[in-house]
Amino acid sequence: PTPIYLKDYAAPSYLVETLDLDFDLGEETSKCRAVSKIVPNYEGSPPTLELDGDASMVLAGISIDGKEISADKYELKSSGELRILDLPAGSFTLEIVTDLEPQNNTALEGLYKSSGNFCTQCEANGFRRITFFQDRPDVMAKYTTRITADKAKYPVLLSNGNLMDSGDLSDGKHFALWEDPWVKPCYLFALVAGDLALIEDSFTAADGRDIALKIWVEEHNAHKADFAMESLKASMKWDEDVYGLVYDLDLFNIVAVDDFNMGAMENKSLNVFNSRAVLASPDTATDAEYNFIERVVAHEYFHNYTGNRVTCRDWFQLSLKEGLTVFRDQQFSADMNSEGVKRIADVAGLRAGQFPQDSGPMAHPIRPDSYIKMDNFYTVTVYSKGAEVVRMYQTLLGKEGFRKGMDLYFERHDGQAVTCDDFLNAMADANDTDLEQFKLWYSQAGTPELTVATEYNAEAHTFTIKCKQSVPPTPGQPDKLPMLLPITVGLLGADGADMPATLKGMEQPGGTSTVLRMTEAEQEFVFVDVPERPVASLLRGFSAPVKLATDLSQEDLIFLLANDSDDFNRWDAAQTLLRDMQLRLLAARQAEEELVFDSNILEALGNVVADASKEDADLAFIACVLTFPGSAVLSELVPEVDPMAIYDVCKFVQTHFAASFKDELTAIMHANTEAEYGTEKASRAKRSLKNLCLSYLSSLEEPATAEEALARCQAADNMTDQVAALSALCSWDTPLAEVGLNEFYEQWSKDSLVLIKWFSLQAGRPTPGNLEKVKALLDHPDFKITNPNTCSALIGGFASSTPNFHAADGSGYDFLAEMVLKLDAINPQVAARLVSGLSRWRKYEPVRRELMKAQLERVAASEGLSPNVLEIASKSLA
Ligand code: DPP
Ligand code: ZN
Repeated sequence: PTPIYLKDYAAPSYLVETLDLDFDLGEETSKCRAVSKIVPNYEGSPPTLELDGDASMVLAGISIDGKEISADKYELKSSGELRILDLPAGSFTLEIVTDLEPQNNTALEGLYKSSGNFCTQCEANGFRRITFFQDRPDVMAKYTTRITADKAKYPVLLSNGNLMDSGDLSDGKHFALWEDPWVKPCYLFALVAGDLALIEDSFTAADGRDIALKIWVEEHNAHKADFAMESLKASMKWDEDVYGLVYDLDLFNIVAVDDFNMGAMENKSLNVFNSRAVLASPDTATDAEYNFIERVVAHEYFHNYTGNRVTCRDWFQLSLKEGLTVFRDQQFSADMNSEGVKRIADVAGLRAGQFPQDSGPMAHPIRPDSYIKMDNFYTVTVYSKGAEVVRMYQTLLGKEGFRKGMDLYFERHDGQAVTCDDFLNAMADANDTDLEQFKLWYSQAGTPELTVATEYNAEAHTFTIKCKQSVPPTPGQPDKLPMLLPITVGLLGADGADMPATLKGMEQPGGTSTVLRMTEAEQEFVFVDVPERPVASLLRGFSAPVKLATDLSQEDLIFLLANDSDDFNRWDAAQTLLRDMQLRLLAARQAEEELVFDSNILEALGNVVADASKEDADLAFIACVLTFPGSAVLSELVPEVDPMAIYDVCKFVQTHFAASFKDELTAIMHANTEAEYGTEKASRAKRSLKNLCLSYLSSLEEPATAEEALARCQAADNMTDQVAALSALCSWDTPLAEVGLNEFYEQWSKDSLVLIKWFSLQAGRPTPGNLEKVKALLDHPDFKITNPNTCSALIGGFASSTPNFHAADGSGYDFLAEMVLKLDAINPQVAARLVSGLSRWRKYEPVRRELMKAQLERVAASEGLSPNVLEIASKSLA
């Protein structure tokens, strides 16, 4: 397969004004008749028309201006593309008929069936599996969709926009005609036909219109849609309040489907969701899943402006809509819950997920330069680092300045397909500022490294911060330029309070936090009027996505942990203390020395533990501080990963902490065990801390804890507690784990979403011989290899478990490769995601390195591999 390059972008030679789709859905064959009005976008004589297509569909008819065209007037390539030669000058009408077999479509792209219902997924390139079309986001058209289907089997017929007509036909069929008044690219097209229950509500928009809100789910899930509905209304209100964005149709639909490659999809007015991102009830969904649903519902809704009304010119610009929309959903979740805890969770996720990608063979800028399969670029880099880049605009320009930039962006580009540069220019122009250097965030891959040294001058009352930055080389990018970094700094006095942070040259005294604008490779910033030696709180709120190294002493960090007014930095002080200690312990383990927990750090953590019993304690925050850095974060910090060494060190830190505070953790666990489940923030915080205590206590592997965990699992009145207790049980080799797992299965065997958790808990067990259990679960009647959720739970879950996946005999890697090959024939997107589990082979110690590499080579050498898997495997080996 040949890569596609950003530098080769050319505007389309033809545009499409209208596209009228007519689907006749059947059990064996479904027909799609697509009539488009095509207008020239070229100069001179008409070029050929190149339409994307796919080998999975049959071309059943093609005509221009009502006349069937002869076979010598077009070429159908084996790869699926259709080239039409000899076209009339000016506009014309093109009609194409395709025959589809959605019931056999296991790739879940284009038109397919899930639980017997028809649905679609077109982003990024699924529309070309429905009809031959210029499948690119800069071709925007007005759509109508007519759907005909059996009325008894598929009583609900949905598409984008407004329902214009519907009625009964002969042979037990019926039809619906939908019209979308907004222009859109084909990736936002959607169709659903099925037997679905409706949950209805409404929202009164800021302009007074009543908007009908409809969530469609399978009948047996009808009681699980309330929270998604509340989240939708909250998102609509929030977008009006914060960005002045008012919904632009009178109907908004969400449909839940079980088999879905992504979390959800923002099709215009017809969002299609993976059911795990919509369905929740307290007894079946955890607090984390509630947060996930709230976030995804908001994310897809926010796309209506950032993505749909203003879309991407080409797929290289994906972060234009995804980075921005993730940033918006992060802001929303922060406003709905707690800002500090939200920021901590996002940064923890970035460090554990995106930093490793940015330092490995798949490293790419948030705006990639090339791709083979676009599906492989829906990455943590494009999404999460992309969101960090958007956040930096806000940090540099201030909240008001950012909003001005957003307003100008919509004013200029509503209804257009644009680029990341257009967004940057709107931000710069609205604020009358130069952001030229900021463009590097879009083109340079790799996590910048920022080193800071500080110096206090007691006579001059100045405090100097000396910064150095560099960006490491990444594939295809050996040399990098210095980036524009916003560094938010606070200065703490001996009493722990913020002193004014006034930069030399500032006209007014600074506030408690000041944003430094670093532009050079090396740069000094001088704070004036600093009456005493401060402790610097650097990179507050994680103001730039960098790896920070400072000269702060252990004492300084402990001081920050106790006093910083910035929640994020309080947490990060603890993370830094722990990471540094874990690295020292790793070295000690390698030198075969005894492992010793640093007593100063233990004391500081003891203070945090003690905080939990105070009257106004922020329990959710305490739970964050007491969640120590894990192996993904540590692996980033060592030159060569010995996974068992890291595992042992993490385990030592965990068990030593647990043993040191066993009584306190037990007391906190009991004190925060509520008689009844509550949904409010305080109850959720109690659950998070209580369940964290249970996991620490379990690390001591005592029989009494196993009994306690099993009892909690049995008595739980909500899924958060039940899964936490079962997970605690599963964390070691206690016979009660099997008891808990069996009981859990008996209780939930009818709920496929809950069973995903059951698969995932078993997949990740560190117990000896777990691979055989995982293999046996592949034959379990509830494991469906065609369902992306169960695959990622069982196979993906296994591939992120340390002792078993990284078994020294290579059996874990062998299993993963085998599953990748098996899945590739079913669903290449899912297979490609799994194969990335081997991507970072070079980072491992020699034995595992060779074993992983051999499995990657085995995959790469397989016949008939999808381009999706081939791209990841070959780039990993390169
Ligand atoms: N549905 C995916 C998302 O919203 C891709 N657009 O991020
Ligand atoms: Zn998105």
